This record gives sequence, structure tokens and C-alpha cells, in this order.
Amino acid sequence: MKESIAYANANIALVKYWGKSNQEFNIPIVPSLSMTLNNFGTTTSIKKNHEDKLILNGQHKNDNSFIRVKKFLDYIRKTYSITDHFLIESSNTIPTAAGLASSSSAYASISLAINNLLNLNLDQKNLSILSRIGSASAARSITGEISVLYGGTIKSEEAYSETITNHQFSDLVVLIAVCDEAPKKISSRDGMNNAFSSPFFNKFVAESHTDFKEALTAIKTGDFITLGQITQYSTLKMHSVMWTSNPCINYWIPKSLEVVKKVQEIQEKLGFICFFTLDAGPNVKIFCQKKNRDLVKKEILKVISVTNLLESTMGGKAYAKNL
Ligand code: 2P0
Repeated sequence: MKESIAYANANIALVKYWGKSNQEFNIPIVPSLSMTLNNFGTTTSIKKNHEDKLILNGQHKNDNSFIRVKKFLDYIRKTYSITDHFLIESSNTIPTAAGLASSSSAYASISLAINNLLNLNLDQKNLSILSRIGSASAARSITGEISVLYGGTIKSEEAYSETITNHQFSDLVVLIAVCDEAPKKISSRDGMNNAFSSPFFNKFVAESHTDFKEALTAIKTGDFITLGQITQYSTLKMHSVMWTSNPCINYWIPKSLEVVKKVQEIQEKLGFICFFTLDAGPNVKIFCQKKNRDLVKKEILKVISVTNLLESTMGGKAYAKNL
């Protein structure tokens, strides 16, 4: 094969991962659970080249994004005993404004494309492990829908993803309240490497294992309210670790708090029909069931600062595209 193309959707964690148990193999210190977004993703084409080169959204990259991709390619060359270099062309179908142009869909699409180009014949489990080395959240984009990524393990082969979808949740809608379109100043990776400095980090790690187990039960039983409560709490615990790291990391801006307060107001007035989460950025993602979508959307749009509200549903696993 001369060229290989793959597509992967981005995902949003409900039970969050923050911190590594092993930096070399990029093993998350806690297990995580996410929902994949439909049509918010990355298409990547890869072919062999005389040198490594990254083109992202039509622009030749020579910055940190390239250094990181090159490091990932070095890992692949070493692991599979190959000497080739590659031209990687990626483009995001995620609206730029979403602040979601995440490494999850990027590294999932790169991993799948390279697997096909080099005939590595990795199955889903091993593909998720490979993409985790590039970016841990990417493992969950390989498997799609509602996926888990096991973490806190010592062995690299134990930190893999699998989908655990209960189709009672297949009508979930995600609304993304865009609070700031600018790229984040502190990458997740840099932030996470400093997580150990927070006095709350150990507590976050311990409780994440419990949150994960309880979220699995909520998924199995189709319990929207429990899943939402765990998500919100996991979000706030992760951000508490960020705020109390040294130096402090604060991804929130006043608009983020306004939207979160609106969600809390909806919950108080109308019941627990939606829940919020924030990742390593200021934008607030709101989950609800399809039957409540119009109502929740109308309420969120009442927040004066929300001028851009994007929407997605549950997306599938990464797939190869024909040339
Ligand atoms: C998550 N995040 O579970 C958490 C919640 C962001 C906040 O995983 O260093 O880009 O490449 O493994 O996967 C984003 O971090 O970090 C992330 P690396 P990644 O989705």
C-alpha cells in the first residue's frame, strides 16, 4: 500500500484521567470513561517519505505538535523494527471554535492509518494501546461510542480501551458551549506532569477508581442521573487538582462558570435532565437525553455570553477510508 487514510472521532471523558503512572509508555494513573462525538474528528493520510513531515489543516508544522508526532513515529520505528519515514497529512473536521481539536482523534487516526500502511495487523485492543502511547485519550477514540481506558496499571498491555456501550445511552446529545476559541496555553501533557504537586492528587486518584466502577454500573443499568452526577464530580475533582497544582493551572474563565451555574439552575428547577463537564480548556460540554435537547438548549442559550453552541451525538469507532 502506497498511502493509507483513516478517520477517528474525538471523545469527551465522563470519568476523567489526569496524571500518569508511567511517562515512557504514557500510562494513565487512573481508568477513564468517555463518550465519542459523531462527526467531530480527524482524517489522516500517511505515506512513506524521505523524511518525517506533518501537515495539519494544510499547514506544514515544525512546532511542538511535530516534535510530538516525530517521537511517536520513533516509537513505532523502534517497536516494529522499521526504518521508514512518513508524510502525515491531518485535517480536523471539528469546528475550530470548539476548542476540541484534541489529540484524541489525531493520534487515533494516525495509529490506524499507519497500522494499515505498514500491515502491522494490530487488533482493536493493540491499536488502542499504540494510540495511547501517542496520546492516552486517543485510545478511547479507536474503540468509539462509550469507551473505557484502563489505567493505573504497571504493564503497558493492560492499559487498553474497549467499548462498553449500553444502547439505552445511544440517544445522548452533547451541547458544547464555546466560551473561548483560542488554543489553550498549557497543554494537557504539561499540566498532567505537574499534577503530583497538588495536595489533592492522591485523593483524586483513589476516588477515580471508585468513580470508574460506579460509572460502569450506571452505564450497565442505563442510569443517566448517576452517570451525570459522577461526571460532574469527577470534573470538579480534576479541576481542583489543577487549581491546587504548583504552579496553579486554571482553565476556567468567567463564561465557563456562568454556563455551569446555568446547568445547576436547570437541575434545581427542572430536575437532573442534563449535566456538565469541562476538560483542559474553558468550554463547557453539556450532556442530555434527546427528549430534553430542545428544552436544555433553550435554557443554555439564555446565558447571555453563549453565542456559539455546538451540538453532537454519539460517534463510532475509528475506521479506514478508501483512497
Ligand atoms: C481525559 N484529558 O480523560 C482527560 C480529561 C483532558 C482532561 O486525556 O498526555 O491529550 O497525550 O496522554 O490524552 C487529555 O489529555 O494527554 C485528556 P496525553 P491527552 O480525556
